[in-house]
Amino acid sequence: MRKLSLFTGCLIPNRYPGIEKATMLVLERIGIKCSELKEAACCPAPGIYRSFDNITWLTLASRNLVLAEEKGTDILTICNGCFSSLMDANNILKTDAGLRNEVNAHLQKIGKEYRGTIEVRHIIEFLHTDIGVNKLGDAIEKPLEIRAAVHYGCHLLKPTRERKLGSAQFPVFFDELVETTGAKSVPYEGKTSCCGAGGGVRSAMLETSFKMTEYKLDRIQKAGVDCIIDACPFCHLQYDAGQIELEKSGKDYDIPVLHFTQLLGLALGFTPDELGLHLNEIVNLKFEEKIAQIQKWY
Ligand code: 9S8
Ligand code: 9S8
Ligand code: COM
Repeated sequence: MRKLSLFTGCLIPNRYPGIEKATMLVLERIGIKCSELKEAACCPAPGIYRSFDNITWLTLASRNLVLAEEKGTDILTICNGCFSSLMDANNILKTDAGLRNEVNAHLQKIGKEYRGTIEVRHIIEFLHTDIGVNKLGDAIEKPLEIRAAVHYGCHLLKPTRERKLGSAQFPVFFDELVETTGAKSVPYEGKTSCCGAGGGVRSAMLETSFKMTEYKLDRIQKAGVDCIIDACPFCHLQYDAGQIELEKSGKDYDIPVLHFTQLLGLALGFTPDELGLHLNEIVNLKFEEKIAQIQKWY
């Protein structure tokens, strides 16, 4: 198996550090070594940089890619935006010699060169492809009998021809992983639509972004779930802090939001606090009590 460096991006260290901790705890438990990617900077966020200036986006992304090339490791992302930015930049730079030369002319100023020797992974596709649901299922110690709304997030699935993870309309790989933990992935209307945060919508049009979140949360609530499971800290922020925001317009959801690594951590027996669930805006004590009961049964 190729060596991995963890790329945390900006949001996890700044807003939800529990996701990084959960990632390190679960990877260690299932025997996957993953080192830090020191001196990494913003991927940069595709919805902002890529939309405005292609060369700036590619150059900043290539610097992160080179840090991993220098260590001889692949990059493991735990955020859809980081995955999209770094994977797309890597694919473009590997295949387009003109752009590669242009970017390398910039990198030369800081004594670096992009070579195209590594791959960019997302923890969801990494666990599904390289570990597999059977092996992951064997590692589960506390099967969680809970109902979960799985949110894939746009950048994990699209563009389909780049991601190659199957159907973007009816994807299954993330649901399969969630179900290895014993949770039931509950279908809900609008499952593959956007949470409302990405593509610069949250930054530029906050009200529109919350309308999109409300659309999702209403349907998730109607499905009757114990929690929302995401694979992206930006979706995580939008669902978690968004519920507080939507309280102002009379909504009452109180649905805990977990990154997949936090869900997996619970099924491996780590406590909600160890996995940083108390760092969420929505801390649902009934949910934590349910988890504590389940963990005690085994
Ligand atoms: S880095 Fe800077 S803003 Fe962010 S978290 Fe994920 S996308 Fe990449
Ligand atoms: S969905 Fe639409 S663009 Fe995205 S991946 Fe994360 S944030 Fe939520
Ligand atoms: C979403 C990232 S995960 S971005 O807002 O589209 O850049």
